[in-house]
Amino acid sequence: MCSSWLAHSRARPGGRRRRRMKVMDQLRRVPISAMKGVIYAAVLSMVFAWTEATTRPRGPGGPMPAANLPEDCNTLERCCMPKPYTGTPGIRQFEYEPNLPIRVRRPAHLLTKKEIARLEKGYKLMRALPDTDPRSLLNQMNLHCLYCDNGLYFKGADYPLEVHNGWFFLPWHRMFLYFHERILGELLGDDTFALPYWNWDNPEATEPLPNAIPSFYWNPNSSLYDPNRNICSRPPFIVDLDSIGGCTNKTADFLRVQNTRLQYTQMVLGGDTPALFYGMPYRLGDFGGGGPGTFEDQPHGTIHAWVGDPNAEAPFRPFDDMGNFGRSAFDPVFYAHHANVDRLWCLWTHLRGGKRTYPMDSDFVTSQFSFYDHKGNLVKMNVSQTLDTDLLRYKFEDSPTPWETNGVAAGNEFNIPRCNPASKSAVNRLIAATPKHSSKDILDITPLTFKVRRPARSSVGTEVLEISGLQIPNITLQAHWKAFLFFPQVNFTHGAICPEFVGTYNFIPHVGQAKYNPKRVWRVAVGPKLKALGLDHVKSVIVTLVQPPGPWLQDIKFTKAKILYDTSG
Ligand SMILES: [Cu+2]
Repeated sequence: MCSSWLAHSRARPGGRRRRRMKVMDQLRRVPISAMKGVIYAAVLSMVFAWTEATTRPRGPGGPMPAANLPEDCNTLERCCMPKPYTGTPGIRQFEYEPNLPIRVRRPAHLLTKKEIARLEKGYKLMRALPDTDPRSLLNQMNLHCLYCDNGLYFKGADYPLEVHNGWFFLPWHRMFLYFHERILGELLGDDTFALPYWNWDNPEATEPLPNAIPSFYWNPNSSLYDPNRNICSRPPFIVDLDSIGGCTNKTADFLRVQNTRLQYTQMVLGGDTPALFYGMPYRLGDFGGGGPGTFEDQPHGTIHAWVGDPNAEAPFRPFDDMGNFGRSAFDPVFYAHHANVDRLWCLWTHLRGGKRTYPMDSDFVTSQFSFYDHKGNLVKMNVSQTLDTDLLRYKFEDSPTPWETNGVAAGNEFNIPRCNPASKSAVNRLIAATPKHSSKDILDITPLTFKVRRPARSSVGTEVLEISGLQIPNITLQAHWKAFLFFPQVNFTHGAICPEFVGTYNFIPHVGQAKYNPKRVWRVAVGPKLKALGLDHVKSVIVTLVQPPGPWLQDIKFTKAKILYDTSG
């Protein structure tokens, strides 16, 4: 499944010789099994640069080194790993285990009684491990927290490590799930054990509902239960992929259509290059959280907010557990959610259009992260070692993916009626009447509409809107907007169901990073959407940004809005 990404990557020769040599050198040190390793080396040697935002604070650069988890920890968030370390001395380099059976990750709603019992037993055993064991559920939560909330500082780096909001989001979570799954298998004495995936992208309306959290996660006597959840994330409610948390009055039928169209925008039209899908580059010492990929932002992030309890009371924070980076991995649903994220990453590499490969940059593929293996020993894994699930010995059972064609028959993806239909002359009048963006503009409760001129057409790359110099006044609060094309009269209740919807900005506060507030960048693909809207002929694009009402509202400013071609790959 994921392994065939090689056939889909269309890497071009060229790039920087120094980087290429560095990649080859790193690969020589990484044990990769037989022929596939040779193919990796050939493909990874075709390294080329991509455009990077310049407004973010930058560090010394280079790949992320493997952290010494018990030692390299700042206690501000109390997410440190147990000390003293009691495992085998040193950090071993991860190696594939070709003799393991293939683990099959199945849709959670279709698990058999026996499989549910096995899952419950695994988490019961994991919860029962002592706090001194890095494999306990509490320490699994802490490990996730450690990597994203002011836990790890590298020497010479001013900012804490952050595995979210950038290009490490997907591979880091694949590693995390890999070891989590192996730990559960070890506790169960069953190396065929596989995590289930919560099939939230599947809108089928038949019972059991794939896009509701399965009922066995709601039994208060089960090890799969978490009391800190949104009451509206309980069946029969189905997931709202366009949520800012809490309950909704959208009907199930509306949600099914909305979710499918949102998935289509985020996975198919809006994120068809590595930079758009994986997120912004992030090198040693950079300020983390420079820019998430389209899919990390929404639906991944919005599901976290939707499952978390908006009314969680002290000592918890609002949206605990799932809606808070520090506590989310304490809820067993986290792992089923991320198993689906992992599955959708695999599927993305097979979609049509764009350049659907991973970032071929040596700092990406040679970065390393440390974990505890199924025996509780420290192990470091390279990002390059996550790119083939066959080598990691797991796969996913198939499920329907109607979002691939926008929920309609293939070939009709662009035929969804517009929420704001307009004649050619009305579009021209709108362009003439709309001002360009000014750095004095403020996005507040009133939607902000501005015009951006398109550059000369390029035959390579994807046409992207970039908003830079972005300032969020209070980063201890969420910041959120939805963006629409050629729809100035839109309001926030017009969601992803409208074809004019082009993407979301979704900033989740990081307590540990609250003392830093650099200017940020947000990008979204607009070229494919303009084609879908039948507006590919226009010389300027009309963009409208809308914030949700309520406590999330902030006065957001940015210095520049421009359109460019993303040639990342
Ligand atoms: Cu995470």
